[in-house]
Amino acid sequence: MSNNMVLYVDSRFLSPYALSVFVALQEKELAFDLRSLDLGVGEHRAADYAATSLTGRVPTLVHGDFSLSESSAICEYLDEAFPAPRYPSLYPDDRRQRARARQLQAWLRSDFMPLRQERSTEAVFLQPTANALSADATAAAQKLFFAAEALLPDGADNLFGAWCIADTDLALMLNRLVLNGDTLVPPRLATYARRQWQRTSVRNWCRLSQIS
Ligand SMILES: N[C@@H](CCC(=O)N[C@@H](CS)C(=O)NCC(=O)O)C(=O)O
Repeated sequence: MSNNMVLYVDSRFLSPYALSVFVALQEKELAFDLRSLDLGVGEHRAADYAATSLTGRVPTLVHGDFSLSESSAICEYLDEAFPAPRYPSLYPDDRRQRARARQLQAWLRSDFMPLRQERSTEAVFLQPTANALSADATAAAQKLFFAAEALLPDGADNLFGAWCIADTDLALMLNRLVLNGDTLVPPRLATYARRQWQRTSVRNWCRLSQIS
């Protein structure tokens, strides 16, 4: 049973956005078919995928006769289409916390370019890099730590009590450094990011990137 759902991801399983939707579907306990596209040879530029995705990017979710790209839009769609209490929530119940989670998702997708460039997801999922961080990437990291320290309660496993999808997105950004062995991450943020990486949904994605 696939719920009539297909998720398109990159064939190397390195896309942080594809990871987010994969985790969302698994946390919702929804069955889905996974199809991978080789971005290296331009499979995402094929006409049929362009028509399906509209953006020519991964991830794209196909649900019956509806298709949607942009990872955070997909997560919000899934939370509405498969609501609690029947399905586990992807976002906090509280309106302001939900808004904060969306803020974080939007920010993590639109900022931190030097960090993303110098600590690619290969450093997270495959192997670390020995290259030193530039001043720009260090400044981006400090900005990230400032917000994460402000948002994460002391000793908490998650940002808002129960896990939400923004925890996975934040942990991914922190793990660009933590799993690379960079020591500038404040210890409690490093502990949080490592704990988030123990979730079964995340482990399942990591396995895919390691065997691809
Ligand atoms: N904002 C988008 C970003 C998606 C994205 O950049 N996907 C990359 C892979 S990580 C991609 O499809 N790149 C191919 C391209 O843009 O041509 C999201 O959150 O889904």
